Amino acid sequence: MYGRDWDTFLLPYEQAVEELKVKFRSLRTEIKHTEEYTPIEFCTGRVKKVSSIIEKAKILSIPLERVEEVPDIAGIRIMCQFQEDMHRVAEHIRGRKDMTVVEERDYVTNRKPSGYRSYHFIVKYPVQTASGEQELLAEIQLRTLAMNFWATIEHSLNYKYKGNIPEQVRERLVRAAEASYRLDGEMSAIRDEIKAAQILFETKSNTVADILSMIEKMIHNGHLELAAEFHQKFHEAQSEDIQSLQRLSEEIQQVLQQLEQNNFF
Ligand code: 0O2
Ligand code: 0O2
Repeated sequence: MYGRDWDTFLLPYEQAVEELKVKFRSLRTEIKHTEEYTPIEFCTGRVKKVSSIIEKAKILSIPLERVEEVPDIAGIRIMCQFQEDMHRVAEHIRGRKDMTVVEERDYVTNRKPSGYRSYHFIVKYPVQTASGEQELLAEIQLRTLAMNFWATIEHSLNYKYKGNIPEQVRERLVRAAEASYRLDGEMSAIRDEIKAAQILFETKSNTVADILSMIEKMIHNGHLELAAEFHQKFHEAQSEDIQSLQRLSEEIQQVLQQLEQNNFF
């Protein structure tokens, strides 16, 4: 592979990166529009530099005649707020019809010794070129914002020290990776708490709405004393936990059923 051939060789890879960026950014917009919350925070992409491709081919013992076997010449990076979002995006990637997953690497469960965490997919992606369809390999990395923060800094330090990061700095990076791991755990716990609070709030407001509509039914059918009694009970239960409200709701429902059976409505 001579120098002047690289531009032509890389053209379909540039196309793949552009297409994949558009696709994942559109997916973000679509989910945000329908759900008001998106598992994708942002998405970036790049074509590897020629010098890095040659270096990587050497490391992987791939001769330059078969350089297309280097799996990450085209690379896409998808950042998520929470680890749970990564699972959702991963499932989405596995189900897509415009690419085929050929490999998955879970550096989230199995952190690298450096402290690196990320979930990698290698996919086969077809691009339509002037000379027909060309299927090429692309790497998709999934990260949380915390994972990305750590990896970006570590990558730039590796660049600065040309792979020979001083031992003391390396140890600190491992500690920083542990802090980033704990941060993801804390954020997930907060997310779960917010979700639980939202569910509780919804259950409570539904139960309150049910109780009030049943009391209204009693008033409407002339059972004023019963309605006043349950209204008082409702006021008392409101300051207690959700179970008290749910018990009251069941009690009123039973009384209403009895009234209906005895043709009092
Ligand atoms: P916006 O509205 O700024 O978010 P291009 O296709 O030209 O947009 P380019 O120049 O090839 O993209 O760059 P790349 O590396 O693919 O992606 C850059 C995108 O990632 C930009 O989004 C940045 O805003 C976004 N980005 C990079 N780092 C961060 C970060 O730390 N936080 C956030 N929230 N976004 C980041 P856009 O497309 O310009 O849109
Ligand atoms: P660039 O500049 O990002 O393109 P291995 O698991 O060791 O057998 P390899 O090749 O190290 O194999 O891992 P893999 O799964 O192919 O992932 C390669 C890419 O993941 C790297 O690309 C990085 O982007 C990222 N990565 C892997 N390990 C680390 C790490 O310790 N720190 C950081 N910051 N990123 C990492 P490139 O080709 O290294 O470079």
